[in-house]
Amino acid sequence: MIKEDLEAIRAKAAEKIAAAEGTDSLNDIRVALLGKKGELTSLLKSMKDVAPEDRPAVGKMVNETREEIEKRLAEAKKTFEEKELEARLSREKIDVTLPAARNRIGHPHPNTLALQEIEKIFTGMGYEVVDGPEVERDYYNFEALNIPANHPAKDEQDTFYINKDILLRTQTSGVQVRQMERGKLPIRIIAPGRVYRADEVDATHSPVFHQVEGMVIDKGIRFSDLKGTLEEFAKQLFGADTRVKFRPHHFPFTEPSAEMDVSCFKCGGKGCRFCKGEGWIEILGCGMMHPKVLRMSGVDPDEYTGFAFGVGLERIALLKYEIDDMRLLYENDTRFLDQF
Ligand code: 2U9
Repeated sequence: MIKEDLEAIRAKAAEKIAAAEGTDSLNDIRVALLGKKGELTSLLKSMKDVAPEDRPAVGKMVNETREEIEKRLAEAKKTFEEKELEARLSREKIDVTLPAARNRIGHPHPNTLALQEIEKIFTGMGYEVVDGPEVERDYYNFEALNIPANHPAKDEQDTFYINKDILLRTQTSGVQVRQMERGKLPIRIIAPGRVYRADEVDATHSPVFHQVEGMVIDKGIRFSDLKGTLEEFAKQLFGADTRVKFRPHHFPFTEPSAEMDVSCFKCGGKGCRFCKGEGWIEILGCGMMHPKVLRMSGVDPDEYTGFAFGVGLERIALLKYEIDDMRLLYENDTRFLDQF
């Protein structure tokens, strides 16, 4: 009886294992035949019906059948695993002759390139580069610069106020004011940094832009020092043939004040589309430190004199790299930025 049943289970196992499609179905076969509720296990339970003298022989047969089924299952599993590994290896084959994916590395923004150049020129002349807070007190941004309370620059239309006393700096001048307050003279510094003005965005304006201001204070500094320094700056920045021209201007913090033009580096001054036929391009504002500004920050104007200047960094970047719209500098389109 049991012998036939065992034979039937063995045959069924061989057939099912041969037809199995993968390791999962092998597992199902194992559970169906050898599991707790499996066919072989149930057969084992009927051992009590076997005559005691036959039990050792029948037990041996059951064990042999179990071992054989387990052996077949293990062999089939091994075959499946080998096939699966083979399939995976051919699927994941790497063609080492394909060109490698290149790493794209970035490079400095045109503003950064322009700033690096400006810093190199001034540090080469012995200037230090200093910075300070972008969120500034009204005193450091306006009052210490002799900009009176009713001045249009102070209007809410032009400046971003945090409150009555605190604002986003409209120029980096506060950096220089603090330097004077430290009282260590002489001073020879440039103060580059981000500044804010309530301007509408267009080709030449942005509410956030960058300036480089500079200041020299020492005994006996004269307007000729200002001219010589800024002429040298222009020649290094735009080429040795560059000529400069100073036009009178007005700033509350300098006296006298001027704007400096450079001869057009495109046409050499003859007049072209680039300089709008003028031959000259305005690049910065400058002047001798106003005695009142010196005194307010604790510098004695009878002992010390100085000059200051300010340039818009974007203006220099646009000119140097011949970019015709400031918005291109902020859009972060890498197709544009990759060119510099
Ligand atoms: C102190 C005293 C004086 C800095 C100066 C200018 C002239 C100037 C403009 C350039 C383009 C601003 O970004 S811009 O619109 N700046 O024309 N700036 S003199 O004078 C100072 C600075 C600090 C204590």
